[in-house]
Amino acid sequence: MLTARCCSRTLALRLRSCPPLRRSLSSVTENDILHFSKILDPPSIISTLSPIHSSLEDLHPFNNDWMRKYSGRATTVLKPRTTQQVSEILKWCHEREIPVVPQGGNTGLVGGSIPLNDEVVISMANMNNVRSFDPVSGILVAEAGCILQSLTDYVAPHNHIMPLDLGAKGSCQIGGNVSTNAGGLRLLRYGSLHGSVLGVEVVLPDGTILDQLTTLRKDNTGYDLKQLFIGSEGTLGIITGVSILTPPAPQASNNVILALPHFDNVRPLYQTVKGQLSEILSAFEFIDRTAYDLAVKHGQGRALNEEDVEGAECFVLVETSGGRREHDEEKLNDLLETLLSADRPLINTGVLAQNPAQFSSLWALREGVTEAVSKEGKAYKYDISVPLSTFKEVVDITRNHLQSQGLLHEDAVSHVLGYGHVGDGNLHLNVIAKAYTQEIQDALEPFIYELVASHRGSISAEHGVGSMKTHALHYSKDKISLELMKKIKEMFDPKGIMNPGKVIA
Ligand code: FAD
Ligand code: 2HG
Ligand code: ZN
Repeated sequence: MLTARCCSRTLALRLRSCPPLRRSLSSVTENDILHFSKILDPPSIISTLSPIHSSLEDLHPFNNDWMRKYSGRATTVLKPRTTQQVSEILKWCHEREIPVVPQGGNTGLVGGSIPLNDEVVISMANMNNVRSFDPVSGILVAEAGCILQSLTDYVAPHNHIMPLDLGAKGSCQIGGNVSTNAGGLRLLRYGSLHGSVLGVEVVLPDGTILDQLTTLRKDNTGYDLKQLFIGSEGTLGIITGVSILTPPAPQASNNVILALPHFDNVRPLYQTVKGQLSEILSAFEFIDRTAYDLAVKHGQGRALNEEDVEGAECFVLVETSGGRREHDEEKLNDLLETLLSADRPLINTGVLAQNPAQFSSLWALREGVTEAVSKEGKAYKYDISVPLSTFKEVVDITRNHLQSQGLLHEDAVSHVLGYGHVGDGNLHLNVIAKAYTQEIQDALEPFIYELVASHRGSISAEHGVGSMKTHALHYSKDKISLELMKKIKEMFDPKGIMNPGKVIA
């Protein structure tokens, strides 16, 4: 890599909001399993009930989340292969008032895909076919269970890319991405899924199939119903198909990691980088020093040279994607020169990737933070929108608050760190503890939500509400908005069978 230098006790179950009181919803019985056996082939039903008799171990991956923070008690997992099967399952569950939890790759970070009680899990893993791809328009129509990475691989030979990219790409599904309105590392360039999703096919709670799988770029015929399902976290229906606009692959991409002596330099740096790179800027990602050190400690990407990181308070990863390599490299080199030759440089060093392996390694330092955090301990995660100028302050205030509560020591909280998507104003505030405990939970909430509200921010910039934040929605939504959300939920799902206790308690 090219370095440019300038002179200068565990209470996991109690941690989520209290499970809602269920309005006389039913549990699955052996009779239901017999009915599901008429819809699905035997391998598509996992159940501890007769006549299937799966083991609890078989259910474990569906009842536990990626962070081991949330756990459910589902006895039955159904894995439909077709939209018609999803429809027949939901029709039955609706009649019998059996609650269901749609599950994609189960990489969500807010407990949305895990049952709160013994709801039936409907896993979308078997609906993993691409239905069509038009290499001219770039419009891809895929079943909801397609894994994001496999779609990236599918469109790559046609010189297209998916409009989103995230660290969980090897496991998360496009249906889960749309249901969470996932953001990720390309939002700065390609915008949110509210823009790139052209249509959805959804099975409503009573089994009705809503076919909005249009491939039209423009359609102004009244209410845009698909938008309701983007980010609704499986509370209004099950997405079975997605039509999405994939952009042409950039001809050239490059990246550089910039080491900054002070956090205060991030804002002016962003302004300079935007101004100089303009149309080729495709990512501007932030990691603080703690995040960097953890990424390195846990083998995410290759550590930068000691002298490159010395004195750095934080790091910014800048990616360029454009049409011509020489042109982009020239712009990136000019940028580095400007930054390093300034009277009061905003950066200490810039480490520029020289080849694809180094490009991936620099990205791993940023993308791998979540993985590194999970290796270090139990993570409390807050994905918030706050003004960029307050990113460091929010992390520091949280750390000081935990210290004042006597919780900042190796048997309680070991690290408080910040990283995220500068271009989107999205800070990932992570608190790493030895174990999930009620004491830490009570110290963090509502403290953090009040802090976010004081900045008129959002308590969820990209991961969603799930079961984690249902009780805190009012920090980001006013009463009228909440009332309208409840009415929408009741209209789609009057019996409340669809992912109960998520988003709206
Ligand atoms: P799941 O976790 O299975 O489900 C998430 C929610 O969607 C649940 O409420 C579930 O009920 C619902 N759901 C799933 N499929 C369907 C469906 N077909 N129909 C209806 N509802 C459905 N998120 C970001 O936004 N940006 C990131 O950069 C990012 N990086 C991550 C990195 C790592 C390492 C990890 C572990 C997670 C990351 N996430 C990120 C969070 C997570 O990956 C995303 O929320 C992702 O979109 C979830 O997809 P999934 O298929 O795993 O959904
Ligand atoms: C990211 O941007 C993801 O890396 C995950 O959204 C953030 O783990 C987290 O808190
Ligand atoms: Zn993120």
